[in-house]
Amino acid sequence: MQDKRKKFYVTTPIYYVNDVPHLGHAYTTIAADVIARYKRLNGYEVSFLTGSDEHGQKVQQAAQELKVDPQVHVDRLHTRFNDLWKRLNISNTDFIRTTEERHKKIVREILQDLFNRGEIYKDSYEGWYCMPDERFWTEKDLVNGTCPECGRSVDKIQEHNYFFKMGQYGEWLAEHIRTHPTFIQPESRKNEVLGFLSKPLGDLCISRPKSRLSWGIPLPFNADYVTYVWFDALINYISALGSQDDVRNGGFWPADFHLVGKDILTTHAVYWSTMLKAMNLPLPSTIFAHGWWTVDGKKMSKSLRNVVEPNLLIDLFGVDSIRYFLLREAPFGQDADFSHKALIGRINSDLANNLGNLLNRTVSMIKRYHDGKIPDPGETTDCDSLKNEFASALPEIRKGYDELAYNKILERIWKLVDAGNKWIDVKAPWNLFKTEEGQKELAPVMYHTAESLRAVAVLIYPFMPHTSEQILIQLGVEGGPENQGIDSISNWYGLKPGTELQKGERLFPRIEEKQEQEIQQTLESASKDNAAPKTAENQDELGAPISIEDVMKLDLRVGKILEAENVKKSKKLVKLKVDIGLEIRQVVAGIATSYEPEALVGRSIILVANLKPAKLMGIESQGMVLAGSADGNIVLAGFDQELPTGARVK
Ligand code: ME8
Repeated sequence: MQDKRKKFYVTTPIYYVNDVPHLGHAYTTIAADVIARYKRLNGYEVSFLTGSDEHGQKVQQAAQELKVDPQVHVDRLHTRFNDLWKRLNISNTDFIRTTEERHKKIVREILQDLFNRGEIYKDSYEGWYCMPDERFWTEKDLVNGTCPECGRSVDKIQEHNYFFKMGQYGEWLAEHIRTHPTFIQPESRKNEVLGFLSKPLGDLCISRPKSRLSWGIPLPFNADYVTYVWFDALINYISALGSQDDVRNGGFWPADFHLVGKDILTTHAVYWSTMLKAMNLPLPSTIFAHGWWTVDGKKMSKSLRNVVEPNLLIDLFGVDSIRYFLLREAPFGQDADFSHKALIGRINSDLANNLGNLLNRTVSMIKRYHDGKIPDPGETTDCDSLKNEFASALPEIRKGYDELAYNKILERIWKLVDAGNKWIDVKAPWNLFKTEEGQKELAPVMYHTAESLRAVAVLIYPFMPHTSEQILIQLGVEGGPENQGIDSISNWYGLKPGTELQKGERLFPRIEEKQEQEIQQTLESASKDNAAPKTAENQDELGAPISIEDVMKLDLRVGKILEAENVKKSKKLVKLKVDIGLEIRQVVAGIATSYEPEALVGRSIILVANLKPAKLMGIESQGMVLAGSADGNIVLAGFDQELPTGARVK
């Protein structure tokens, strides 16, 4: 890292605009946000870039299916990422879209320049092409005649294309990696890239004929071709900074950290590095490939109905709990497994018990013993043990940030939380309060207690910005965490005696067992909801084909609603009594946002009658009501003529 220039540049991958943002995307972006905020605490000017990858086959196909222009399609979709970043409190300074003119202009300039300098050439090509992955493979790459990456079928293609002379840089790149030990991190991933480079590196096909794919940036030197989506996308890291001259002479390039998932390390470490070399630009300081989140041991996928939706997690647990959990649970470079149980466990132990305890005890005792004002520390040296705990943690925390060892940093900070709590236990202010002699020590003890809470608030700021701000507000500190700065930890004495404590939010209440059950039910019903392609946003992703036998398994019946009432504490759910001819069913339906209970009684509906019963918010539901939705409005499926109750629907 280049500390001298006091500028810092961190990036996330630009995410495929077609995907619905999930926990994995949130993970990389939160991790980038943490380092960005940490650098700001250290007084750096930070450029923090994220964005969306908007060209290519998948977008073209999805737009075709929806019969809309691809630009209209991506304009609609990209906001899902931006909206989530706002909710997750991401402090990105820019969001780049590859369909923006500022990006396309730089891509064209770079292509033309590389072409003029002989770094790009035209050749005929014969090979195997995986359409969904948009990648060429040679015969020997294929696994049982299918794509080695995704296992799907490949097409034999012969065509003229443009190639970037990547192969000539293979040895140079391996040498660069060997001589710059922190360039590819973690170490195990570095070795993977070196292994990849130990075989001869081929040239990279960087064009697609327009006849096959038109949704891309046309090559400036031959408009019959568009740019390969990866060659286009990788350039975002410099197109966002302005013209190439600005990149050469400006302040932010080279990037300090490109954060990527392990899935896209090769494209970054090999394609991007060699592209930069050909452009005569310096390489980023570090490309860090983090691990993969699975859910209950399985890959997240729509078909498994286990995609973890960050918006729902935020609603249920609050944003800072999620930010904390994701970076605390596993080392950043390693794979991790998500479960709500583990998340709740961390919230209860680390946040409610430890941090929440320090905060609540400190605030309530200052209110009780010092009239709600920060007391005077006096001249005592008694606080050295506590103060030194914090000062000595700082170098370890700094090192943790250099290595992006987020879980170690948090572990270290939580030792300080423990030290604060222990200080209170040992000093026992409640006893000091009882005697005249004790009273003399009470003010300094409480000052240093509050000061340790202030220091903790500053230290957790990168991970839990909202909590950090809230704690500082409660302590009467003005100007927010960045104003305090990281050095205030070792300088101590950051609180001004006499400052009045302020009222604040209740942070991290414990999640009790009963609540946990309710949360579990909400999650189960949400995962059922997520499985059906029902919102306007995911209509572009058609479900996998099923057979007629599968369809015939459904027992759909005409039902009549006899009773309807809203489910307490739920905005979405209505409890119904439905007559389906043979019997009366109790059904819980997620339609409360669009229907008043009174308007439902007497209506005919279509019910999935052979669905296994499930509990939603503790109430058994014996079937599922069919409905469609668009833009958040839910409309019950029905008929244009009355049918008898219990009639089958096919
Ligand atoms: O690859 N666990 O975009 P993408 C952890 N557009 N991280 C995960 C994850 C998981 N289960 N799933 C996804 C692309 N990610 C290209 C990038 S960059 C010039 C172009 C995160 O939408 C992780 O950061 O498929 C991974 O690298 C990224 O999402 C892939 O996002």
